[in-house]
Amino acid sequence: MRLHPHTDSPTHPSGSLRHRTGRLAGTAAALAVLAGLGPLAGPGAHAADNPYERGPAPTTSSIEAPRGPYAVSQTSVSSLSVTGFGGGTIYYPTSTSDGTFGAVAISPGYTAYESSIAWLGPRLASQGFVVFTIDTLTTADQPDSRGRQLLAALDHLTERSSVRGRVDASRLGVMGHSMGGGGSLEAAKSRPGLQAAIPLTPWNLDKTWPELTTPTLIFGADGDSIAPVSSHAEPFYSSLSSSLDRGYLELNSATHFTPNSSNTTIAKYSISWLKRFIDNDTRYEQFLCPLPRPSLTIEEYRGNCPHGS
Ligand code: 856
Repeated sequence: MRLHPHTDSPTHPSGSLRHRTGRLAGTAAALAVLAGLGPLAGPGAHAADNPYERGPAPTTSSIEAPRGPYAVSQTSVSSLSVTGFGGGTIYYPTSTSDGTFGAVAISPGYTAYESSIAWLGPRLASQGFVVFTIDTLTTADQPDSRGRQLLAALDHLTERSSVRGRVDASRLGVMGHSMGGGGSLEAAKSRPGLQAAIPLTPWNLDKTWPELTTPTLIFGADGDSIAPVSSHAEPFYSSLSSSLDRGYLELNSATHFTPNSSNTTIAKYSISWLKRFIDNDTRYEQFLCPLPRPSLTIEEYRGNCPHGS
């Protein structure tokens, strides 16, 4: 619900990821030169600028499209073969020509299964991420448990899965729907090294998340009567540190279950957030900044632009 103009704090402290990214990229470039790798080393022509950049330069069309540039393969993970979560499906770019990829684990909500968030698997993986949509140990698990399960799934993905060699274990994120979205906040609180969190119409009894250091984009739905934005998504967003890279996107004409089907707005801004913060890819800042305006699909957007414009 729109109470104030969409803006957040215009300041952006020097500890922001933008500045850290600059130093990281500079260090990587210097190391590449020292190693004699030359300016074109690694995947893509701009690898010397950002070693984590994957795929072609994005356009509005390319991030709104049902599929991105990468062909996607998938592999099923049996619940009997893992501990700490309920198994799931890993979606990953088929190509091994572009080095490793960042990864994201995604939890469903209360009473729900992996199938309820499965559309995000190929949608995100085709943009250049390894995506693990999971089942929980029981469908009644609460957000704190879902948070632990998301982390167990990431550990399985990077340490034991058949695609572990394709994943960059230093560039990981979490997503989830409803109690799974509440779980993604719990996971980021427990593991500050996560690079991105995206709770989708999140539900949690804990309303305050000032400890988070992970860039977090929260999706709310204006018509949500199960996790009303006034008592869930909005206070979660407002409790995040104003110095954190944070966003709040309230979907227009949407319900608690909007994230359970293909949705261009969710995909477009999730891709942009994951690319910006897991891949350090500033080519996607154009979609996050200036802040998106209200539209037929966006009731409101709050956040701090990386550039403060
Ligand atoms: C898919 C979360 C009191 O809490 C609730 O009634 C409630 C209901 C559903 C969900 C949820 O995760 O829904 C998503 O089932 C809380």
